[in-house]
Amino acid sequence: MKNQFERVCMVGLGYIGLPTAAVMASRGLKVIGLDVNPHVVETLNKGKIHIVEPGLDALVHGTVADGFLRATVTPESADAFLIAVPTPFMGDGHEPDLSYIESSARNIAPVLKAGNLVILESTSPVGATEKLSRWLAEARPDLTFPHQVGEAADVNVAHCPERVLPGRVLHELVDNDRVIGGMTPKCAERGAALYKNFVEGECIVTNARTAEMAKLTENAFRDVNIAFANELSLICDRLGIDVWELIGLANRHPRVNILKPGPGVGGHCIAVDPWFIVDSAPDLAKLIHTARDVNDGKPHYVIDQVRSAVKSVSGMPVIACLGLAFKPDIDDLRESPAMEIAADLALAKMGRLLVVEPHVTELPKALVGLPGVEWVTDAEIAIKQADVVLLLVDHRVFSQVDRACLEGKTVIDTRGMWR
Ligand code: SAJ
Repeated sequence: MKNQFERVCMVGLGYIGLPTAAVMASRGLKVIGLDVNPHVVETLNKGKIHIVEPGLDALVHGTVADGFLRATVTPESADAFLIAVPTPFMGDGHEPDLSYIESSARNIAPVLKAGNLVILESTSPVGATEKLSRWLAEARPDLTFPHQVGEAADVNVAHCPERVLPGRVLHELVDNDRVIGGMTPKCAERGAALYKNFVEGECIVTNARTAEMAKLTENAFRDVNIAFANELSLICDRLGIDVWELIGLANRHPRVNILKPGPGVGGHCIAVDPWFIVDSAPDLAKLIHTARDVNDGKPHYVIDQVRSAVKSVSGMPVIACLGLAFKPDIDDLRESPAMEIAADLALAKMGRLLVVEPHVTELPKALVGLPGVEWVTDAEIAIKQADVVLLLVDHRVFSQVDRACLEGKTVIDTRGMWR
């Protein structure tokens, strides 16, 4: 049978859109990447990439060379449109900003045709897919949409949230199950038919609101569980108990599985998505809100630990600050608690701050020029000079540090790596 989706347009070529476009193209779909950034478009059309993700370089190079993937800044017609654009916060608050989704909708609306499928992949608050349908309808009064006429709509609209883990994106795009929430059952079924072109996991259909909430729930679940571990770490410090030993013991119970405490929760998903739930039901989402506060409070606690440690140092204290990424073995510094801690320690002028991050090549701009900050490329060199050693990220390379270097130092191991 002829595939109903021969030409697919991926709107937004970022951390999710670009790998998804490349995977679809590698499965024989003709994929057009649409992005507002001409640099991103030019880079892709040269077969190159502007983000770091294992295996993506080769996949993009191959699919562009074979003619299955290309990019443009000008919308073109297609059988299906997938939207993967950012959904940040509005201003300084926690209200979701859907303006990128709205502008994507208005951008593709002129090229829409009856029979098209539009899928929202961006992590979104409940109700965003309905809004997308309305924005499309406003721009194309000559077509019908599911919020107006249900199953009779000319254009189908669905939500299929991305759920891939940075660093494993190309595997997870294919292997993970996908939740496909249609504005009507037909919208969901058509969405599933599209994803089955490249997903080997199950494609499970539901309605759009449930799919939106499912994605937020997954990340809020993880945030709440990390908050539990972080709260335990504070309680254990006060009671003189090793939290890592405690969690190891409790996890021997067959139905207990506590996550790991750390210096806070970073990245652009787990520290963000739970707020979308809180924003939609502030009077009810008490636990989810508190978890956010617990996790956001952890960097301040770590800073206080360093403040106490430097008090016993005579002369100018030297602090080795190991790791800046938001999690191990990646170069991603966005929303990283380690970055926040390093910057705040510098601004508090606690001493010389020897910063080590093996996954980036130079001192990040946000730390350049801050008082006492020095870039050191080797962890052991920094440790040897330090009075206080602050381990912020459990990068594999730090596990190989010679423990003898740590003798006589005050060690603050926020990840429990050197126990
Ligand atoms: N963290 C801890 N303790 C833990 C686990 C994680 O402190 O036990 C911290 C990490 O250090 C990091 C943060 O949490 O700062 C988030 O890291 P992560 O590896 O848990 O998750 P992300 O943000 O890289 O990716 C998550 C994933 N969601 C879930 O695991 C439920 C991924 O599947 C989603 O696709 C992604 O969010 C997203 O895009 O929403």
